[in-house]
Amino acid sequence: SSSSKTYGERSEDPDLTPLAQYLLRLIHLKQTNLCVSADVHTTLELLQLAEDVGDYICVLKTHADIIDDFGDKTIRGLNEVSRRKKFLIFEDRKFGDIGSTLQHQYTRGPLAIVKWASIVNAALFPGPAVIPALADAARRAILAHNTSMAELGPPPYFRALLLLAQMSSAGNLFTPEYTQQCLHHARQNKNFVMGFIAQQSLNKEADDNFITMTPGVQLSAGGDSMGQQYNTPQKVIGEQCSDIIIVGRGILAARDRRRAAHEYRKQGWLAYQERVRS
Ligand code: 5IU
Repeated sequence: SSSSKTYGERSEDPDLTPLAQYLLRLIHLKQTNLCVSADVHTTLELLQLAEDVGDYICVLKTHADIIDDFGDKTIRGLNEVSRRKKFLIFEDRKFGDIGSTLQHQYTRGPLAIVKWASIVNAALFPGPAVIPALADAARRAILAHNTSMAELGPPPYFRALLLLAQMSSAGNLFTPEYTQQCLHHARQNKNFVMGFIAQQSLNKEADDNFITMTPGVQLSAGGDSMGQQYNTPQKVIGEQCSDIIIVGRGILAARDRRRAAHEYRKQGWLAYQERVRS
């Protein structure tokens, strides 16, 4: 199963989307399964954070709608630093509307997410049509705006989706049945769904090779005053067999963010090495 394979081995699966293949290879080469959650409020802070932690991460997760001055400068800066330091951008938009509306939300407005974020996420509660709706919008946007991406070939596209299969917060209403439906629809849409936001790997069948990203991670278990619940990198990667830890305040609130990122990267990587070795 996927939990005993290395990121490098998993990247060779011909069924993966090009983006999933790229991400697994990147994790393997850069030796980091850390995603930093960039929950900051200005372009300057966002770019400074990317500069500080960029060498230690495989993905930078953004909330563009909490950046007071989000605009072209933000996008150009993010593109430049992500290319130079080699990490992907994941906009944690949590799409949750009907297909037609989320095509507009994905491609238009001041955020125009499809133009700069290679990964987005969506909840499945509006029904499975959210997947082809986003896939179609991504394909059209890429053809229209960026021929170099279109040159990567026909579908699968160089944009991908994570389904919101589970949440970290206390009392959340995500049921096991809902989570299973996410797995089912991911299997049906492997050309666009690269994996899940979940608290554990959902891979079950021998050929399941979905990437799991897990928020709610700090160096010691606990929580905050608003329902967030934390597990350690060891628990999330080692025991729950997730692939990527998502860390916000564990790094953002540290006096030295670079050093904190270095530490989370080390813990996440050790947990992974122990898991695939045993
Ligand atoms: N996030 C969660 N839990 C979830 C999902 C997303 O915490 O289940 I889906 C987001 C919220 C925040 C980040 O942007 O991940 C976690 O930040 P902290 O590490 O600061 O708690």
